Amino acid sequence: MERAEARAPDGRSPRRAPRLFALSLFVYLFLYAPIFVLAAFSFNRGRLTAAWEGFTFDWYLKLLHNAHVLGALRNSLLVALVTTTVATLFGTAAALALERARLRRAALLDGLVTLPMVVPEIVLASSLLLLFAGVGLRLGFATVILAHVAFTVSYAVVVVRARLQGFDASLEEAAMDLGAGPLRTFVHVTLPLIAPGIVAAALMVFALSIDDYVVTSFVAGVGATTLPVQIYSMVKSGITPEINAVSTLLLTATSLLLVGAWRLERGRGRAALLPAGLGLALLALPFVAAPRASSGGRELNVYIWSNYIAPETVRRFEERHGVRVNLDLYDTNEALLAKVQAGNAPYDVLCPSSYIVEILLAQNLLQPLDHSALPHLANLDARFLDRPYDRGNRYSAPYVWGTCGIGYLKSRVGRVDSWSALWDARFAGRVLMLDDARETLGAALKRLGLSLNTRDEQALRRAQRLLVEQKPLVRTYDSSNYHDVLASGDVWLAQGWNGQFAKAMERHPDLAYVLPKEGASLFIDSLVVPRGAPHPELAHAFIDFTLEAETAAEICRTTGYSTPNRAALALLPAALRANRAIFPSQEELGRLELMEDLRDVTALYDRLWTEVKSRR
Ligand code: N2P
Repeated sequence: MERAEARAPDGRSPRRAPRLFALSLFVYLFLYAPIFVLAAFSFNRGRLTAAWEGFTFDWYLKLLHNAHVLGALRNSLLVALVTTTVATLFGTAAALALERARLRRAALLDGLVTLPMVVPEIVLASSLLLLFAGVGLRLGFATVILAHVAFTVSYAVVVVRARLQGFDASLEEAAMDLGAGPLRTFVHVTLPLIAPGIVAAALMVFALSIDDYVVTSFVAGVGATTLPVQIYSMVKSGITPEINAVSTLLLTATSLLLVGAWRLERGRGRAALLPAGLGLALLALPFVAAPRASSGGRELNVYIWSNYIAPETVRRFEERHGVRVNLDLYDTNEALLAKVQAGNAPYDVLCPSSYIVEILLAQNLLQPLDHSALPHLANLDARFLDRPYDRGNRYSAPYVWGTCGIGYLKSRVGRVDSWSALWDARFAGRVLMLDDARETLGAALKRLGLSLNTRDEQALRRAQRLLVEQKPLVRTYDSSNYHDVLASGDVWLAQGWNGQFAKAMERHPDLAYVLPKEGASLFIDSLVVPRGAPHPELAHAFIDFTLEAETAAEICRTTGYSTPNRAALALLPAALRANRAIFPSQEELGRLELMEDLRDVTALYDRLWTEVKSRR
């Protein structure tokens, strides 16, 4: 040690210094460049993230009016604060116990404390979900906080223990010798000495909690959406500078708090005041600025496909009923099914496709609809009522219908009329497929001239081989954003559901949509109320609201998906009614096939599809 120090001024280190300096500069640049870029682009006028179009504060102003982002930030802060308090308290107590008490099996206990730090997060997440479902705990704030405490407390123990290990026990003995009792000694000697460790632990827990995505996405119910979960769902419909703005704010606030804590640790209490105060003020912003719907506490939890309802439709319902609607989004029927089967997500309204209605019914997961509360059912076209999957519509009210075909860029690929275009080697790397077992295998089956409800294993394996063969051409599998990816020109052909293509076509005249000549899938998606829904009356009010002619027309106009509502048709602009991407011709309708529940064969579809995706 001494030798090393003595060597320092001998002329070797100054020569090395510039190189070392450059190296460290590079490392820091590597670490911080993404953050600088993010902060810079939060002031970018353009909506696209990649090109600079001039300076603006607009995204920050927009943020102040975005109830969803601010609400999520509020939730994140609440969760992080409670988690920090609880985990730091428990962690400190456990650290003291492990360090001080002469415990039997100390080594085992040591190991057990650190285990949650090394267990893969996804394992922790699913086991927590299972546990909560097992004990019948509703997903919400409580489950998020419990989960966060569970995975952060180990970190708190480790950090506080590190401080305790360098602790001079004679100080405590001296206090006791001078007559202080154990409590007094703890408060006046031990606590002040380990305080920096406790603060460090608290900061660590706070940081871990506030940025957790994986665990939270498993155990958060509706209404407990945290910022990372919200950002992820926004990313699905394109990153906006608003996200950059909220991240920059969060970053600035936490950095200020860190500077405060650092100064405090060095005994510069006064100098800590300004940064800590500013940091806290920034964090308080969402609590004062957040626009809240005057809901009087009444809420409705709707779990629906992404791109399936416009904010203005939701807002009208909120205003009319003085409630707050929590929207949670999914992109596959299977995701919906998994969430509902887990049994503890407090949803009031779901929007499954017809074949999923069959499954939910078979498993007794839906409650009957009270038709007397749904007077606007009368608006529906009889063609969509009384279908085999739900005779008499006792459980489901059709919401929208549509098709799955191919969207493409005319200037790039010319005219398309067959599924085989998605297998054309000329378009290698320019093809997008849905991330959906039934739809992808369905397209391959159609290409083979087979039914997309095929139950025959040999036929299904042939379809699987086609998808494997196609894989090198596929740029990405995506069920949420496919229309945007196509419109951006990143891909030239995309399998997808019609509505989103129809909307994109309004802005991009080069885009076209086709129902291939071999046939395609038809879907009817309905609103249903799951068993155990916390607000069944409001759920009925919502369903009936969507059945009103004006609302149904608005949904059709804003989403591009077709309406089963006869009364709404009259309210639609003529151009929209003539749009074949939205309302197919008789001849095209004749080529469509409705997906059915395949019972035990479903598992085979899922397995074959998983194999396709995991193939390299
Ligand atoms: C909306 C997806 C359409 C639903 N993003 C297909 N059933």
